[in-house]
Amino acid sequence: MSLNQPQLEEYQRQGHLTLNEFYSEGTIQHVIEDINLWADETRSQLTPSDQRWYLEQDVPEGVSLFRKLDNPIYNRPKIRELLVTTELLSVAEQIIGNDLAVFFSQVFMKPARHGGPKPVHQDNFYFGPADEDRVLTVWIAIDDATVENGCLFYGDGSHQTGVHQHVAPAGEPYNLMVPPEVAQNFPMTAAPVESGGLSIHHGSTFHQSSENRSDKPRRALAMHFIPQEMKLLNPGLEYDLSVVVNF
Ligand SMILES: O=C(O)CCC(=O)C(=O)O
Repeated sequence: MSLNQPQLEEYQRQGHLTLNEFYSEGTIQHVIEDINLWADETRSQLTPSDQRWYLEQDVPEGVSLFRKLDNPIYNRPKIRELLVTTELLSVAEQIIGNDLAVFFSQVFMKPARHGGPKPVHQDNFYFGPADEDRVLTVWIAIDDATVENGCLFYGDGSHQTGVHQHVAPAGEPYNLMVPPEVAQNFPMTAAPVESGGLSIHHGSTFHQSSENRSDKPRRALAMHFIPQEMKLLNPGLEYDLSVVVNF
């Protein structure tokens, strides 16, 4: 699979691109099974501080729902095998070059009714890469991602404005955001994706997702690709580079 010229131009112009029908229904079903198994294995091992990081906080008493799980590409060989295909790698290589690594990956659970919002941010502020143009996030829709259940929204063209200083609400270091007076210069447009499709974005593209008040989950798996030799110079959070997976 390779991107055609109009797709490459769209990515360069807007800073993101949607590719529907990338994985089969069967593949996605296997991924869901492994995520469920992983969540069950992990739940009982969470420390109180892990619980604040990994679980949704705005839930009724006695309810425990994962907000996210970190590093599926390192931690779950089955998910790695199912999703990091030669087709996926060739798309990523077309955009940021050969000899790639997934240095961080995440499952965003955004559960039905209780999924929290993610404010406008740039991945490159979190990652602090030496070359901002060679960070590619591949976001895989596990469920259909719609406006109702919290699909991504992007600021078209915002990747061309460099990396902006971010701020974080008190107690929410994982919710770094572009200050509202900067974000307002880029109206956000919805990027719905069908289950099995991809939304790929440049590391500097403004993006956000809304809360999920619908009765459907909006699970997604994001992989952050960089060239193997590239350094993260000033990341906004700490990344455990012992879990980097080279391809
Ligand atoms: O899935 C979400 O709601 C946020 C995703 C995101 O910020 C990312 O993939 O970089």
